[in-house]
Amino acid sequence: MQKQCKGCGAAIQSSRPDDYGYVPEHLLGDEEVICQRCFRISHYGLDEIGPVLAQDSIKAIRAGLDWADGVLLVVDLIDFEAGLPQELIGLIREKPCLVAANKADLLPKQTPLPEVRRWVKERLDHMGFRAEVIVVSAAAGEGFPQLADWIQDLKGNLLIAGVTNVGKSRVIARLLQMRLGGGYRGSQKPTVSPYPGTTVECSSWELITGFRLADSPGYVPQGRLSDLLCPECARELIPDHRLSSSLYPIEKGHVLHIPGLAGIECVQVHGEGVLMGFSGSGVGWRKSSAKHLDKWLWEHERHCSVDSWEHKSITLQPNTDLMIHGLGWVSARKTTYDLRIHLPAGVRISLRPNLIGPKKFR
Ligand SMILES: Nc1nc2c(ncn2[C@@H]2O[C@H](COP(=O)(O)OP(=O)(O)OP(=O)(O)O)[C@@H](O)[C@H]2O)c(=O)[nH]1
Ligand SMILES: [Mg+2]
Ligand SMILES: [Zn+2]
Ligand SMILES: [Zn+2]
Repeated sequence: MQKQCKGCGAAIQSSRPDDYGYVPEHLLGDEEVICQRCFRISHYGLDEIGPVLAQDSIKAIRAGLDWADGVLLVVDLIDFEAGLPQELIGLIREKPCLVAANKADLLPKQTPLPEVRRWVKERLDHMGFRAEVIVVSAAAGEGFPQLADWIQDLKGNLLIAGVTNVGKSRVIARLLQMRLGGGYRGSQKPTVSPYPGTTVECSSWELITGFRLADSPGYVPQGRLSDLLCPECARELIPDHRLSSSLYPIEKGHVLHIPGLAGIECVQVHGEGVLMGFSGSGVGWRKSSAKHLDKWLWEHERHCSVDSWEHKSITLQPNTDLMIHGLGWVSARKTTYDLRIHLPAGVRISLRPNLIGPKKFR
């Protein structure tokens, strides 16, 4: 069988230094290797080759599913809806599936995780996708004992799948570190990086008890704002801080905005209430007046600029969130808002019951 990089799954080759899987010939031996790209990502935080292409990743995911007895679907709690593309769900729903709602360490400290789990379960039920759910943090270890129990009960080949950058490789790295299934005999771990599209092929680890865990390239989702920017600007939008929120009394004629990325204009308020802006990344929401909206959208100091904006009108009910894929969300409290949303063309939005704060369950 063709040798693979243990970090990203790419087939090892020694002829094209600018391509995936390159290892200089004199470094090839019998032991496990990692490619030059993985080495540079891990040591210098640099990816000179770039992300996996959507058509290659879907091909690899399909092949991984043919091999797998079960699937662990990893989703990012801070960018939840972007993690559930219909095509991906359609592919994995035939297999026994567990959903790991990852990055729980980024939720506000006092967030009750059983409530988050119920929220995730209800959102999946609403989409007609029945799966068990565990809330986890690959960074802090939350939920991993339960995850390990589920995997061990499966007693078969497990594929870890999900969209790019949700933490699939970091989940595997933690499972290997826990010595799941007696551990494995090698020493190389999957490459983890803040850039989406790091893993390029499926690659598996054989555990001492005989079954295998496989990492897979991320499904490349449509409509995530972070994916429209260059890697450096995208990095600023990718959730990596504990979620912060700001509360704004908003009236007709006010806007909440993130300069150069999003504007939410209040067209009408139906009572007294507030909007809350949530973000788990290096950018945050600000309040201004609608008359300055154009200035905020067009005149900013961001490196990447948006050349085409889309405008949508929505009504946001109390205790619901307007989620902007790949950016963050705004939540209405106490009253209903009629809003006009200004976003870079192609960015998707979702409306949902609020993730943070008091909830009504059916
Ligand atoms: N705070 C936090 N960050 C996490 C967690 N899990 C993963 N990350 C971070 O999320 C980013 C992506 O992690 P990866 O494991 O490379 O994600 P992936 O799903 O394998 O991504 P691709 O290979 O690009 O599809 C990295 O910066 C990780 O450190 C978590 O539980 N908490
Ligand atoms: Mg990965
Ligand atoms: Zn590699
Ligand atoms: Zn940029």
